Amino acid sequence: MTEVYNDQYYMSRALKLAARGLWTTDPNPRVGCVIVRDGEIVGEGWHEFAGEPHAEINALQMAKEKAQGATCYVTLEPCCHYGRTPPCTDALIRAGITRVVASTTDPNPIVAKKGLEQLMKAGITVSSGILGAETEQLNPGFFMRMRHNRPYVRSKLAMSLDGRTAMASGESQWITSQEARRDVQALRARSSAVMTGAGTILSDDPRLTVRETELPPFMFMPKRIRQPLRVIMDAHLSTPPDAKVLQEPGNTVIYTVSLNETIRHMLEKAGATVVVLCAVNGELDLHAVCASLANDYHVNELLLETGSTLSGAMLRAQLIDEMVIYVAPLLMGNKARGLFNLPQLERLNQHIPLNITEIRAIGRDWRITAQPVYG
Ligand code: AOF
Ligand code: ZN
Repeated sequence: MTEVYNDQYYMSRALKLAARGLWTTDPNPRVGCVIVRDGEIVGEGWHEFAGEPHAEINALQMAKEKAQGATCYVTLEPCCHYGRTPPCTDALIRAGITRVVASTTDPNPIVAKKGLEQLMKAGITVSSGILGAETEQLNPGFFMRMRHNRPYVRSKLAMSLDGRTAMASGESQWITSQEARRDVQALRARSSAVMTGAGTILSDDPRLTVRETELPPFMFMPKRIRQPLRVIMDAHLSTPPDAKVLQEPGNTVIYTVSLNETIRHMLEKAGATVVVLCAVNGELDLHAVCASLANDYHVNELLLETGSTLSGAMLRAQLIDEMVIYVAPLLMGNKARGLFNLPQLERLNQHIPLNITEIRAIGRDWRITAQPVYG
């Protein structure tokens, strides 16, 4: 019994360490590790940047010879492959670790339980499944991409108390306060990519970047800021080559079904990568775009920041996993637009139910986090 209690205690410490990598580990998962010998924490580590040492390696480095005979608590099954870095299993065996407790197995097919098997073969006692839900919650995108070949999609929305998001003219910027906009910077910082539609590029000309000076305080400020990939859904290639997104640091990919080579070359010259997909009824196939983002760009968490047309289409395609809705204390009236364009909903029994998972105040606004329940 005490062992179970201790295992939970050390694993929750490992989870706290893992969370330090919230803004940086992409496309890798956020992973933390604690090494314990005789009831004393002798090593702690977490994964910070892809290409840099994994959590276990950092913890072993701190523990040094004290790792001999110790237990390793790690939030993800140790890897057994040569990726950007050598296998963690070898390092744990070499260091003389005698017990490994993993929060979850690694959903990455090149690891998937093979890491734990290798440790077992080396005579190490292994177990997994402690605080597994918490580990998955910290890495929704990594688990989604590995299991379902698509990113975890988070839709960021801002609305008035009467549920309106933009005036009929499309005018929509600055509904929410500065605090809410800072909070959105944190959403961008944790995302692999930020997606918008060509309509939003034309009406708002957003930058879609993370600005270090505008980020809210974070428990562990990273040594460098990573820019999420910017993704523009532009079926007919109407993005202007002088759009702000194309001038900013970081990369922009434009998905289109247009075969117009002249415009494509102009956009490529302006720095964009243009991906031409097969049209479905003259439009982009949203599922194909999500599969491409997972496979070709390793996108774990995708932040959708766009108007009601694309948001509505993504919702109808059942591709939105989470909504983060900022509610501003104002009324916008009858002429303003709703959050999602959902013309097929005519009767109350066709409604899309939501599970609200959190409500909190952000400055003078309210932030509601909800998950759609698809029938
Ligand atoms: C671990 N500990 O801290 C992390 C792991 O290219 P690499 O070498 O960085 O390997 C990336 C893969 O390793 C990643 O897809 C996931 O399966 C695993 N991540 N494993 O043992 C860690 N971040
Ligand atoms: Zn590893």
